[in-house]
Amino acid sequence: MSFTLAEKILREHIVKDACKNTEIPFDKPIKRGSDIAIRIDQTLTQDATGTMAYLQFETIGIPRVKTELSVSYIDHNTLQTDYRNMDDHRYLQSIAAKYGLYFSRPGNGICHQVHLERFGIPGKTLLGSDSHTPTGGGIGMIAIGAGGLDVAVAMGGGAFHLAMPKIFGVKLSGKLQKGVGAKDIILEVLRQESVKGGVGAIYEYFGEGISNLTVPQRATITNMGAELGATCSIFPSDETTKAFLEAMGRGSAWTEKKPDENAVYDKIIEIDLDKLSSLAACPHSPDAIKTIESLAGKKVEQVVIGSCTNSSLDDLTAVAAIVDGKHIAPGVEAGIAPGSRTTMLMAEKCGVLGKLIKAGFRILESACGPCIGMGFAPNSQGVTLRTFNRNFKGRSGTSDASVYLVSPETAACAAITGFITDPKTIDFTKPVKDGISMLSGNAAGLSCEDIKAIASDDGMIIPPLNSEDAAKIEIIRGPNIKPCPKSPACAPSLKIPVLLKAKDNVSTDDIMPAGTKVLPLRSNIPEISKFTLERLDTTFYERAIKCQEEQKNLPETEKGCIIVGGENYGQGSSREHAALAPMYLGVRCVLVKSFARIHKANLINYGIIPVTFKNSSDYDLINTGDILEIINIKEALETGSDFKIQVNGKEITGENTLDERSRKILISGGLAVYTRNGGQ
Ligand code: MIC
Ligand code: SF4
Repeated sequence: MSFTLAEKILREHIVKDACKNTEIPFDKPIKRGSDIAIRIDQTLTQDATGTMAYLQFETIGIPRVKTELSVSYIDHNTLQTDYRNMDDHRYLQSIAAKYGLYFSRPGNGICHQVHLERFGIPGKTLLGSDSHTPTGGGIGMIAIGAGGLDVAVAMGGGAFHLAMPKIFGVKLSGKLQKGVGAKDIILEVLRQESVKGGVGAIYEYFGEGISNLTVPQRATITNMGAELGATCSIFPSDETTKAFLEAMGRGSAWTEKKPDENAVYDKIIEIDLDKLSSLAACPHSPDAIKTIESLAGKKVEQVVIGSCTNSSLDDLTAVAAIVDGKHIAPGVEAGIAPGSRTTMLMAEKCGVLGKLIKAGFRILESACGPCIGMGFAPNSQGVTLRTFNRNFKGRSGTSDASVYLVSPETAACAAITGFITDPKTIDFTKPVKDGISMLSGNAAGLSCEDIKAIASDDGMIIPPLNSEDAAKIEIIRGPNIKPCPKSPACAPSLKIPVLLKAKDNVSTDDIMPAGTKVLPLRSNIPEISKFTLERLDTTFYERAIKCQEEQKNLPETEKGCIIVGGENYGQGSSREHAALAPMYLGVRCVLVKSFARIHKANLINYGIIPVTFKNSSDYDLINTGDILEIINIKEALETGSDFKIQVNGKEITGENTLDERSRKILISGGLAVYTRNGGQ
């Protein structure tokens, strides 16, 4: 039997005991959608999700992480306007020392970029408490984003459960033309597939076109596969991967990983790179794709190069080639945030950084920064071109700004002209000499020795302590770190009000915004809950508190509230605060047309019941303020039957899409209790 690469790696990691009820046939593909459990080799966390993940990990009560490697990164909350973010950094550093993790210090770079450079290994599994963890697919890993609690369980040696994804093939042919970047490939996939096209699927890239793509280019594509809603994306590990790992001083981590010949995909998308043109995701969705040609001439006020999608040396070099000897247009402010300290040092060594500074780029630190609204917000009603992956309304920090997601090449052209400009109309020399990564060659002007010397300097990564020294470490807990609230017990039935009715594609940024004001509260659920759903309804928090007060003396079955939503509810980030804060405010059930994968898992983990409309037209029968009665919660969770719901005198059906384990977790009152009680 021939298998795809993704299925091969998943099969190698199946934990048989944890998926007893699932058939894993040796001669045919695993049934799509069936519950599988996989062993996790590596984990990563970042500081904005990490504090909650480690607070949960501490309650599991094991002395040391059980993975092959776990890394705690500081990259999100680096704008320190008071004590709170640094308090969190110190907590995380002490946790890493105590429990056997690597600690990547602030300034070392964005978790996904650093992990690719320093730790990723082809064929391994990686689970990260960040939705862009699939970046690791650029070197042939099965790298999946998840909520912090799932990552805590994996660090404790538990398997990761997921529905066996469909595997979609993306066949690339030809070669990118001058001025067209890897970003344009993933924007083209988003154009074809939409932000919900990848839910329940893995995208596997193949075809002769991939040999022309460097590892950082591949990582741009697998990174932004998150915006498809996909479980992850993957490229084979080939000679290009080998060259990249060798350049990083990690050649021994390489093995070849490829699909079997004649592997069968659940569907195939074909992209001819010769014909691809420059694209942009227009406000306010990563799948609102238009050609740059059609947008050309639009005035631009801000340009930012960076984020985990496009901040490699390849990207910086492409920008430098375009802006070399020129100046940023007078009407534009431009910034650049190199993805890692390694990238920054290499850019400095080969002169790329100097060219950018000369052109007028403001050099931002190696961190997430403007991508998550941590500084560099655009002007009011501003047009900003960013090489990032998300452009949800308000995420930049300016609610009426228009954010266009573009390639570094397109961003660079706008920076010097002041208008959206098609790179093919600009005169510059394309820096890539051949198909092999610039990092292993010298197109950026670096010798292999230079690159190796810079890359292998892990001075900003603190390695794990031995068990004896680790045991002596005291955990540092500043006043900003508050315990994680407990999930409610499961009620047999519920008769509670609909507190909010939302539309399609509600993102976790809508449910729990980020940015300078809110991010420092990530370790303090009571405080952060005040911002719940404020982008959709500024009265939500007050109404939720009022509802809790009014229900104080009612029986448990009449306490709480419901959120109703449309398609793809909870798209975007892995932040479990988008489940935790609503849970804290009394949300007991979310009833929608469809869910995004990670958010649905987070709801289950925190004891909120995710239900989908059997008939999506029933959505129209419900309004904010209606009382909804779910008659058979206990029975539905025990047997898997559908949910019987009464509203406005009508009976509607809520589809029970929960696998057996998820139902058990909900009956237990959340994953933490389920795990403590010995559940797998
Ligand atoms: C994001 O890009 O939205 C984030 C911030 O990296 C999130 C994680 C978080 O909210 O902390 C993600 O992508 O998962
Ligand atoms: Fe950081 Fe932005 Fe990447 Fe999220 S998408 S990890 S905020 S750079």
